[in-house]
Formats: sequence, structure tokens, C-alpha cells
Amino acid sequence: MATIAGPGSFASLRMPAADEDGHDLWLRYRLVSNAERLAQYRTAIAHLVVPGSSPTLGAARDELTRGLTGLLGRAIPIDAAATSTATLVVGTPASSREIAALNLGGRLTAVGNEGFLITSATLRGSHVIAVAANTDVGALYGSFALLRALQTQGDLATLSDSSAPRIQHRIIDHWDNLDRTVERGYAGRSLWDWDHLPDSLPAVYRDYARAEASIGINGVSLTNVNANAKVLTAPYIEKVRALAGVFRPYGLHVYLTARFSAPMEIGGLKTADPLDPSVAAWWKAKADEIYRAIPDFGGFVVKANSEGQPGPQDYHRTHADGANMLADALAPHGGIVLWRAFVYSNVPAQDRIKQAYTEFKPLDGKFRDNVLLQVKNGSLDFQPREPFHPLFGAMPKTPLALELQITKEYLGEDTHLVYMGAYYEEVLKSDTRVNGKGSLVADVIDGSLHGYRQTAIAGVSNVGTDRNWSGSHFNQANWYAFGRLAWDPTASSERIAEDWTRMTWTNDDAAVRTIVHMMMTSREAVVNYMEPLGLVHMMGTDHHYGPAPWVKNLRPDWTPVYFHRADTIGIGFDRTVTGSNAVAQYSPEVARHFGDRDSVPDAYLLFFHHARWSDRTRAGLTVWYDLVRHYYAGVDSVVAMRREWHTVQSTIDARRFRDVDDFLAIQEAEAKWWRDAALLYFGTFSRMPLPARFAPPPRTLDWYMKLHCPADPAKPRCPEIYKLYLTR
Ligand code: GCV
Repeated sequence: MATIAGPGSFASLRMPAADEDGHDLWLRYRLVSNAERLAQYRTAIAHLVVPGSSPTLGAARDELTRGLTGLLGRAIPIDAAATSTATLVVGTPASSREIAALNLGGRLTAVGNEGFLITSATLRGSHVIAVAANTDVGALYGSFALLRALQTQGDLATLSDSSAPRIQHRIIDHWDNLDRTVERGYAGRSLWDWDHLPDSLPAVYRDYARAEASIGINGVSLTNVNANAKVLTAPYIEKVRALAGVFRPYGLHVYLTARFSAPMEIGGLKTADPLDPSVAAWWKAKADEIYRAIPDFGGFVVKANSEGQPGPQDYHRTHADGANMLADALAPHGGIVLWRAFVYSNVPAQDRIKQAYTEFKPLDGKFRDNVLLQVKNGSLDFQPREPFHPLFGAMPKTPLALELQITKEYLGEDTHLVYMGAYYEEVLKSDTRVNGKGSLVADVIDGSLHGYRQTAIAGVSNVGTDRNWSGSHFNQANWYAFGRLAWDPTASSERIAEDWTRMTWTNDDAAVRTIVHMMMTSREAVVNYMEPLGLVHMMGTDHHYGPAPWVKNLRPDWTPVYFHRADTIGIGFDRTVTGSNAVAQYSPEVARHFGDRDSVPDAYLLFFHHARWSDRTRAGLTVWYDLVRHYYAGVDSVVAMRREWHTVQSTIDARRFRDVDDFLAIQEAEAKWWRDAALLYFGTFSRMPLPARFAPPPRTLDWYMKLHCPADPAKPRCPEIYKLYLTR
């Protein structure tokens, strides 16, 4: 039962919450449930004044009308001017006489191009709340912030907000293919219906833009980094133009992925050599063509010479040669190149994770001003936990953009409840120590550490055609958290989880505490039941779904055995000076911290060290015992999450409650699969028994190794595992 105050009345009554399907995301705008707060909001906001004819101010007006009507349970008239008390005024000094009359001066200047102020004031004797900005898009962001304050039932008496993004380009990267499949997507098909574009523009495109603007995202890269040159042809540019038109009022700039060999594939050239003048001229003409159609086009995202993609090295040129050629084509229009640093060669190296640093560090300072190097959070590949990428802090003359994965390729895909906000915060707060203590990854990417000219952050999308957008209700939280942290990388992921919970589920305080607790523990849970103590890449090759630590006989650096290196002596990849010496890519303090067996945190132990089974972890346990303990703790956390979820049932609508409950049951079954398969396998090396307090796996190692799950890599499901473990 949810507590709902009826419109027109302050009385609370108990009635079942109506079923929801999750499509409204965090923009549900249900009637404020706290009667006292509702009364306060109704008293303070009875009229709305958002003058101005720009599409962006129109979007703000629409959103406020929609939001306030829902939250306050009554229509809010839109007035031409603030003539009544209790008016919400929104705009810029240029768009609104009221905002100009407030003379916000330096306070307003300080929030810059995209920021906003929310303040209370007395104007011509009337009490008003003002959402003020220097630009229309700032006013739109401020409108969403005001709505959030009401959705989370904050106190208007103390409401005063001043906010500006710390990162300039805040981009969602779609890995969407032109046939509407989505690489590593677990939420249905691609939203972009290329067959019907540009003629059909379904409402979902606008809702997508609303969602992105509500969390401060200002860029969207539409296509897979494993790129198809066709998107750069004239018919597709026309389709992209149409999408850009829908997104523009919401401050969203469109980016495309540029296939390096496009001049040959669609341009009829014989080469894509970046130093060939005909190639440079082709890209220049292509950029001109794109900007004629889309004047606010953001630029290109490029994956080159990685995993078989074409690139400048095919012509014995450097990444800088390739990136600069594209940058020169975009520069006259103000576009940027996001050149990805996720590179590893087709010829397996001694230690794959060293390659990006080895290739890019010598190029520091060699890129054009409008090139940013887009670096994944870790040097391997979005594993449940990785130490921060050593390039952060190592490229003071080249702006680095942080790439995070929102889609959970390696963390349980659609079903597992894993709150990535906690993951992102861990990355952002990692200390590179390059300029002494407190040289955080967040300081690198917001430009403050090295004085970067441009700053950017990118999140790989988890959005598709699924009714709930993200494959599961809780996966929406990861999209939301990415946006909020992109705006303010110093923000607390726990605070963000609380906002999201209040907006998405309920404002019942006890339920909020429980859900936030589930979210905050979920990240450690998945690390524990998949890859504890610094293990990485234990999943089956290709589908990246279930456990398969035994896989070998493939290209070595695609196999789990390459990464865990278990033998009868111990387990883990020696990346110290006695091994690959990858630690040397970090600043000396960090290299010592990770490289020294006495100081390396247990969380990274096996990432950097080959430890003996009988060695002691920092927790004082043998490596074998600690490994076992972590795997069991991971499963226990999921069992606890299921229990916790049941305690909030009365505050959640039945449909979404059941959706989550079903997925938690699957998560528990799969967590047990990960645990049992891994421990049976590693036990063949440690030759140590499972300590008596832990219940033994129900099947033999052979049984787990013979499972072929998933049968279809596109459908991560394992019926045998559900039959064995699933409990209701
Ligand atoms: C888009 C990993 C993923 C690939 C992805 C690649 C990348 O290898 O499994 O699907 O390709 O990262 O980030 O380029």
C-alpha cells in the first residue's frame, strides 16, 4: 500500500499503488505523498512564468507543466508576467523581465553557460521562486533540478541551489548498429529506427532527449564504435539531421562514429592513409556536408586499430596522425574528436593491459586542440573491478575523457541488480598521485589537474526499445547515476541513489533507506561472486555472461587462464617488476602501493600479484580461504538483497515489485553458479578443501564445464542453472 494524498485534500489515505511499467523512468511526477510538503509546494507555486519563444524554453515550460501538474495534483496556469504571489519564474535575463529584474549579477555569471540558480525572492511585493540561468539550456537544467527537489520532497523554505557542470562534454555513447542490433545491449533493439527515419519521429525520441537533459547529458553518439561507414552517407546524414532536430531543444548534440576506412568504403578512394591529401580532403568535405545539415554536430568518436578495426597504423602512421587529420576537418566548425584509447593489438602482447599506455603516452602533446583521448576506466575492459587506468595522470598535455560502461556487459547484463554509481565513484575518487596526494581521476577529467582546454566524459548506453528502456528497472539507476556524476564527478553516489530511489520508487523513508542500502551493497556483491580479490575476465568468451575460468585454447589474451594464471603454487597475474611490470606505468607512489605485496589492497591482490595459495591476505587469511569467503559472501549479499526487497513490497506497485523480485531470484541462482564453478575449478589448483562452514557445490566441476550457456549468445539465459538453483 502506498500513502497517497488525494488532490485537493491534505489528508493521507492508503490505497494500492497503480501498476507501472517503468517507462516514465525517474520522471514519474506522481502526486507528492507527504501532505505537509504538498501544502507547502501548493502555497509556493501557483503560477508559472516562462516567457520566451525558443524551443528550449518551450521544453522547460512543457516539462514544468507536466511535472507540476502531476506533483501538485492541479493545473498550474502559465502567466505572461509575475503578477501574482506564489509564482515560479524561469529563464535568463534576456528571456525574462522578472529574471533580469532580480539583478543576480555575479551569482549568475558564476554558473556559466549551462549552470543555473534556484532562489527565492521578492519581486514587486510578490514572493517568487526563480530558476535563473545565462542560457536557455541552463534554464531547462534548472527546471529539472527544481522538479527533482519536489520529487524528492525537499523543503522549499531552505531551497537554494547553484549548480554548474564540471565537465564540458557529457556524452552517452550508443553501441547501436544500423540493423538495430546493439553491441553489448540487453534492453531490446536500438531506439534508432533507421528504416523510418527521417520521415517518422516517434515520441520516444523526445522522451529520450527529456531523460538525457534531466540528468545533464549534452551529447549522444548514435552509433557503434565498431563503426559502419554507411552512417556517413548522404541518406543517413539526412536521418541523423532529423534526430538532431528532436534532440536540439534539449541541449543534446549528436556525434557519430567515424570508420577510419570510410574514404575507401564509401568515398571510392584507394587509401585511407591520414597523411594522403586526398584522404584529408575527403574528410574535410564530409565534415562540411555534415555541418551543413547539422550545424551543432558534436564530432566524431573513433575506435581505430583495436580489435580488428581499421586505423592509421595500417599505413604506419600514429594515432596522433589519424586523430589530427579528422580534427582538422572538424575544427572550422567547432567539432571535436574523441579518439579511443582502448587498443590492443591482434598479436597478443606479453601483457595486454600495457598496450594503451605504451602507445599513447609518447604521443602526449602531439594532438590537435580539438582532440580528446577517450580512456576506459581501467586498462583491461570494464571488469567488475579494475584499478584505474594508468593513462589518467600520465597525459598532462592531452585532454583525457573518461569512458564508463553503463550497460552491464560484465556485471550480470540485464538481470543482476548492480548499482554502477558506486563503481563510478570508486573510479573518480582513485588517486593517481601524479601531482601529490589528492590528484584524483575526477580532477584529471574535469581538467583542473592539468588545465585541459576541453573536458569530456562518456558512458556506454544501456538504453533500448524495452518498455523500461534499460532491460531492468534497477538498470535505469546506472543511466541516471552516470548523468549526475558527469555533471558533478565529486557527487556522492549514495546521495544520487537516494534521489533516484525517491523519484523512481517511493518517498517512504524506511523503504528509501532499504533500497539505497541494497544498491550500495550490490556492487561489492557482484565483485565477490564473480571476480573477487582482483581476479578479472573469468567469464565465457564471446557472450561474457556466465563463469568459465577454465577456458584456454583461444587467442591467449581472450582467455580467463591468461588472466588468473592459477597453478598449484598460487594464483594471479604478476604485474610487478618480477612479472610484466605493468605497475611501472603508474606514478611512483601508486606503483609502490600496488606493486608491494605488503601494501596492495586485497581488492587488487591478484590483478598485480601471483600469490601463493597459503599466503596471507591483508585480512590475515590464506589466499584460498579468503577467495572462498568472498565468493560465499557475494551470494549471501544477494540473498540479503532479496530479503530486503520483500520488506519494501507495501510501498511499491505490484508489477514493478514482481519484476525486480523475479530478477533477484535469477541473480541469486547465477551468483551461486559463478561461485561454485569458480571454486571447484580453482580447488583443483589449490588442492585445499572447502572449509567446513561452507556448503559444498551441488554438482561436479565436470558438470559446470560441460554446460553450454547461453545457447544463443544474444540471449543470456541458462535454464539448467535455474533448474538447479532457482528458489522462490
Ligand atoms: C564495441 C569490449 C567489448 C566489445 C567492444 C569493445 C570496445 O571488447 O566486448 O563489444 O566493442 O570492448 O570497447 O571497443
